Amino acid sequence: KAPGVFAAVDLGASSGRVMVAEVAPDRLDLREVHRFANRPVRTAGTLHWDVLGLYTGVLDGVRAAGRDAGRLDGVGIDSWAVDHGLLDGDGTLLGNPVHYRDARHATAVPAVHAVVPPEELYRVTGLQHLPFTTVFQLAAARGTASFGAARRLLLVPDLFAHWLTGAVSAELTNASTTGLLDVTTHDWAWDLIDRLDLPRGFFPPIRQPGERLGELLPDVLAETGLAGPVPVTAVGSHDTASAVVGVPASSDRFAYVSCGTWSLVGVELQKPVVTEESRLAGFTNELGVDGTVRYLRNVMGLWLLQESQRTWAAAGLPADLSELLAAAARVPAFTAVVDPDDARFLPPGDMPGRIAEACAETGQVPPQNQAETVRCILDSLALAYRRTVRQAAELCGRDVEVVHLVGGGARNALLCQLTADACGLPVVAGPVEAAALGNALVQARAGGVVGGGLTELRALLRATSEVRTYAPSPGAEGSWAAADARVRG
Ligand code: LFR
Repeated sequence: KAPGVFAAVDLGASSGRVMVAEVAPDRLDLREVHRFANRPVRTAGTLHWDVLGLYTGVLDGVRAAGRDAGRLDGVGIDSWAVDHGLLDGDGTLLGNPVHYRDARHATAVPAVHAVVPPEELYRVTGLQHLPFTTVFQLAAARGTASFGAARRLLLVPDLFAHWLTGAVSAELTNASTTGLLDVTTHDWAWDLIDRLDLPRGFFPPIRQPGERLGELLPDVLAETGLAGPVPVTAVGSHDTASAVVGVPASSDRFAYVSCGTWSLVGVELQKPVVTEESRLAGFTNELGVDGTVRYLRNVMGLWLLQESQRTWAAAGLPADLSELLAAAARVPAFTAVVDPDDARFLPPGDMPGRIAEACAETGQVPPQNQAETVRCILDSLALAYRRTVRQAAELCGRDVEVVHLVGGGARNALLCQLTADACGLPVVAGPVEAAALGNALVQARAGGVVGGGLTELRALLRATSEVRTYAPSPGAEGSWAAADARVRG
């Protein structure tokens, strides 16, 4: 039987990629056919996504995928979560979606909590508190002209699926990041929506990963040179949900670090954990593919490094990643460590400066050069992974025997080894393109090319992807425990 050919569109905070996946029961080939930068734009003080530029990248990528493969059996889209476009009654997008790193969102947190206390928000939605969750974004947008004119809300992947097919929908895994979805019923949390005085009409019907959303519209076929029909399938449209599908685990005793701009660190569960203890520890229950729960915490991730590189490049300093990592590997461990989740690191801007400031405040000698700054970031991330993996295991009563590190960070050998040492567990690094693979596998299953549950999909991944295992260095525990005590103060 001929393999299925699928285009996986994976949009990250710093770049978008379109991959072609050829999938058969014993075969999974992935190749990148298009990559484009995702550069946020600040206008009049507000940080936006250049959503039409991104959509152009999606169209270019779908065209390239069709050319590369000769035909397409489907298209699936995943992206970062939370952010959305508002559409008016004619279906016209009301302005560029606001970036989750915009400072405006956090201003609305007290107003939301005054109506629904944080304890109750957690019980209903299961989400960790992040100041940029959609529920706060909407409260911050209230009173603006575009909010007044809005009739629909579409999350970023749903917005692109809408432009590609005309479908109006909210894919479940991404809807679960809005703070407005009930983690138990998997429906919109209508009671919260009413109490927060949000128009019910904003929220489209929920679609499950694997559901067919529609087919590429005639103008899209013309634009991309494809012959129809080409179905568009809902995948785990939250990139982290697709990345967790793309974890090549062989049992359920694994933790994952989905490591890109963010590091999403946690475990996969069948049921949410919404205890007060879990809320206070900052754990989230986002929904995954096949009814799973992604029980995890957001760790600030490679953003700390990416934003440092951007700061250095702007100042004319060397910012090449492999050179910085090689230099960091030569710096002694734990020159200084910070808590990567410190809220001061969230917005764009001078990252090395903020890291130095945090070190000084905790009585440490701040990093003295670029290499020490990079080392501080990597040590601090590995420490945060250690804390989070252990806490997740404890809070949900799951034994963890291995840490799967997927996403771009899997290329970073130093970070992978530090993670193994910090966690005291083997780290299986790769695949780098876990999100695109998870995206393609869900499409392939919906198209009848492969069968089974996550276990079977992961078996195919294990048979076909390249991974590298890092064993924890013997005798490392003491120094990591000491560093952990230092960062906690
Ligand atoms: C990762 C991610 C995280 C989400 C953050 C903001 O790309 O999707 O899961 O918390 O971006 O949307």
